[in-house]
Amino acid sequence: MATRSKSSIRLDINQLPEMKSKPIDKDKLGGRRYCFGQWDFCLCILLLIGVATAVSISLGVILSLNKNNDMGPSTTALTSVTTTALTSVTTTAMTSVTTTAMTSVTTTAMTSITTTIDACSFRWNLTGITVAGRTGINGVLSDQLNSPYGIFIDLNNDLYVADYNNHRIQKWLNGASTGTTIAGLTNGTSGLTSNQLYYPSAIYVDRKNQNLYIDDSGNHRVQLWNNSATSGTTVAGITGNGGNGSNQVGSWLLFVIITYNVPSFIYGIWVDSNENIYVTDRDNHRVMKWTSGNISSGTIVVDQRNGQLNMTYGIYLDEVNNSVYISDFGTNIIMKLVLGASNGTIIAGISGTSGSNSTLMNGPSSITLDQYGNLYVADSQNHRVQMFCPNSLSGITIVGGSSGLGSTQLHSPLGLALDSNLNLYVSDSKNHRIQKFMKL
Ligand SMILES: *[C@@H]1O[C@H](CO)[C@@H](O)[C@H](O)[C@H]1NC(C)=O
Ligand SMILES: *[C@@H]1O[C@H](CO)[C@@H](O)[C@H](O)[C@H]1NC(C)=O
Ligand SMILES: *[C@@H]1O[C@H](CO)[C@@H](O)[C@H](O)[C@H]1NC(C)=O
Ligand SMILES: *[C@@H]1O[C@H](CO)[C@@H](O)[C@H](O)[C@H]1NC(C)=O
Ligand SMILES: *[C@@H]1O[C@H](CO)[C@@H](O)[C@H](O)[C@H]1NC(C)=O
Ligand SMILES: *[C@@H]1O[C@H](CO)[C@@H](O)[C@H](O)[C@H]1NC(C)=O
Ligand SMILES: *[C@@H]1O[C@H](CO)[C@@H](O)[C@H](O)[C@H]1NC(C)=O
Ligand SMILES: *[C@@H]1O[C@H](CO)[C@@H](O)[C@H](O)[C@H]1NC(C)=O
Ligand SMILES: CC(=O)N[C@H]1CO[C@H](CO)[C@@H](O)[C@@H]1O
Repeated sequence: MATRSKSSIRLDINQLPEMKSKPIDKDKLGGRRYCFGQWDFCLCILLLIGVATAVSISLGVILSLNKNNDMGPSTTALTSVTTTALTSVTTTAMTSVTTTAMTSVTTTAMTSITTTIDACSFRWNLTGITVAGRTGINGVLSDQLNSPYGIFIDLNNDLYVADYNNHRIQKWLNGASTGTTIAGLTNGTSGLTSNQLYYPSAIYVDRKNQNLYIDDSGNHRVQLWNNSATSGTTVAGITGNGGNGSNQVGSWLLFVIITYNVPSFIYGIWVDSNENIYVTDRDNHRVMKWTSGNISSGTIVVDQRNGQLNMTYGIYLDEVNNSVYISDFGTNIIMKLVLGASNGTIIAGISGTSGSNSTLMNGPSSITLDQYGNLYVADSQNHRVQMFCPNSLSGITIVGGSSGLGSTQLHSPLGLALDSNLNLYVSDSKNHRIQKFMKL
């Protein structure tokens, strides 16, 4: 036992002089040793030190507690701030969640109201903004055009122009002040090689690949220029050989050359989602369909049956409803035809009658439709754009109406297109510019 204590405490009592000099007889204490034996003395000291320490700590704690109690107001303030902050955060979060939920409900309700809005009441600012070309000045510079014909707006709202008398296709990025030649020669030279064009009249950019299809009218062919390609390939017609055969597009008609002072050509083009090509073969008074990849011959969609058509010009294909809309320049009508049917329905104009009242047109050229079924017609010789609401034979003049160079005027509009916001672009052909009319 003693051995264990010695080794565990490591204190040699014999080295403590006072304990040595004053030995205490353990027997005097009746066999019980408290603070008088050598070991017990030591433990007693330690116990006293422990008690003293405990008292000190207790005092310290009491003092410090007193100190804290002296800072009572601060503690209260902190607690109050924290509580307020938390309450405020919680409240904000809950308010925000509630607001979002309510907004989303409101939006849904408003959207469903919007779809029932009368699209027939759509109107456009009558003052046009020139977005390509210089008013009344033709030229071959990058900010100029020379008799623009067909136009196209792609999914990015970039503008493509068939720059007819410059024998090139210009692309104007949305908002740009100059255009870039993406097909044909930049310097406006015509030709029949694969990198040249000759009086390009209409264009279509397919949605899937952004490839460019061109009515290369003067060459009696349709050219495909792949996206960013430097030359094209012929996908319909025979270069330099127009005629009324099923393998041909366009022909030379002397009366058109004399009457309109232009060669006799093809004017409208549409490419469906399977890359089949539809061409309004104006001077053959017909619409042809060329199956994708098959250049050997096309099939007739509609022709000059019963004299109904004379100079087919614009085209719009409604794939969902399997129907095609065609403008006919010579008879002054718009026809709707279900694909495969032999007869179409006149949906605007009076066949064989030209005029400028609301039912009549004079030389309808390019056409388009919006998603609400409104039909838009570039009424070229009335220098205006007419809108026909679904099932209405009465047109509304939405822009133009008199011939001139002013910003509310047009001169022989031959192309039109709508962007994703239904802003209207018009190819103002004889003013050598493209006008943009903002939807109100
Ligand atoms: C139409 O456009 C012109 C020119 O940009 C502008 O001054 C005018 O305020 C517009 N009118 C409306 C009704 O938006
Ligand atoms: C137009 O550009 C083509 C190709 O760069 C060139 O061969 C031709 O000589 C140019 N024509 C004129 C009139 O500058
Ligand atoms: C043109 O593009 C189509 C589809 O994007 C592709 O199948 C064809 O090979 C391309 N032709 C050339 C000559 O690049
Ligand atoms: C096709 O053109 C030829 C002359 O090139 C003419 O004799 C023929 O009648 C025309 N066919 C039709 C259907 O117009
Ligand atoms: C090409 O199209 C024509 C007209 O539809 C058709 O008669 C001919 O069989 C087609 N050729 C091929 C190789 O598919
Ligand atoms: C087609 O229209 C032109 C120009 O208006 C006219 O001279 C010609 O006689 C018309 N042809 C037919 C067959 O109606
Ligand atoms: C197509 O129209 C013509 C002229 O209006 C008519 O004689 C003919 O019967 C019509 N054909 C059909 C299938 O409706
Ligand atoms: C427009 O003129 C034609 C031909 O005279 C007539 O049949 C039609 O009723 C007129 N339209 C309006 C709205 O006056
Ligand atoms: C213009 C037109 O006929 N539009 C119709 C096309 O098909 C859809 C779906 O059947 C109809 O809702 C449109 O009215």
